[in-house]
Amino acid sequence: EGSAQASSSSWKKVNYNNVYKDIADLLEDENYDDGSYGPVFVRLAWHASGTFDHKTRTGGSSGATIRFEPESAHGANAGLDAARQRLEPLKKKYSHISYGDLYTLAGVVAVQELGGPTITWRPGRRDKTAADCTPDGRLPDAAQGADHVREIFYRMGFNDQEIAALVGAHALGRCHTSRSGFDGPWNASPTAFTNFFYTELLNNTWVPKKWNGPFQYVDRESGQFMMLPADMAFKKDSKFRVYVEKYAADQDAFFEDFANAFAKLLELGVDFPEDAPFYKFKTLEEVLP
Ligand code: DDH
Repeated sequence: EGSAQASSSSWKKVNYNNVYKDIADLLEDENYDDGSYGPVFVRLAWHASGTFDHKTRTGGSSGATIRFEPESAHGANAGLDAARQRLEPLKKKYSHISYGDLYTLAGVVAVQELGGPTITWRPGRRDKTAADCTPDGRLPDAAQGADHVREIFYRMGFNDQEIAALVGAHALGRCHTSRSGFDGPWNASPTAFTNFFYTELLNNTWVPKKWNGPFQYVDRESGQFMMLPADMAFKKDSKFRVYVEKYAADQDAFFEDFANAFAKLLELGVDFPEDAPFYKFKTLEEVLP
């Protein structure tokens, strides 16, 4: 993982439609997790971006400091090396792409190819060096509740509606004991982008998991699905819950609000070149005849 400081116009030399397609081709792998790198690509894009502090204008996806120690070794980023390694061949193939653009575009591709909304995306992030790594503690702690979640996301510049929409990404993927210490997927279709985070949260009875691991919840009926303490905050907190109920009842409303909030997340703190165009990529399925 190099540290090359690209010149200010190198982003123009990349065909992002081709990168989109190549990332999409990397998603499936029957030997990885639930068969897709999509969820961990979404998580990489989010953790690369979610370090932003709007007061100091530090952090965020521009710079892609998540690839350097100490940031790569922050507890919250455990396991994201799997996503970075999977994408590394594309950095070689498209030498002019920045890591910041590659990691955020991977999140866009994953959301779209797994059935989610179109995410508007722009290129032009410029990589920084290890000296620009953000301090530990900027990403949310899953063991905490609504006050903590608000503190973390307000620091990025989000409001309650946007926070509630973003956490719907937990329809995707799973917790790994080897990474976060928590265990299990949030629902039965972890490789499909749906509003199931909200429907599962509301419709199940969540009970403490009986185990030696960190405190978390499982659904009482099957014991197969999980919620983090920080997830349960969205059910318990009356202001968050308004949006949880809305998104559970209306997948279109969720898709629209998620698309806006996720696009905003990926742009936090980025100084885009004035002539950087907005892309709305077609999915592979839409492109194929
Ligand atoms: Fe998350 N998340 N996340 N998350 N997240 C985990 C997995 C995934 C929190 C904690 C965890 C967002 C918000 C929060 C995804 C996307 C997003 C895991 C498990 C923990 C813990 C990691 C592991 O063991 O592998 C907390 C806390 C919050 C919060 O407070 C709001 C947001 C905003 C997103 C987003 O993308 C917009 C995804 C996807 C995963 C599944 C990863 C995988 O490998 O599978």
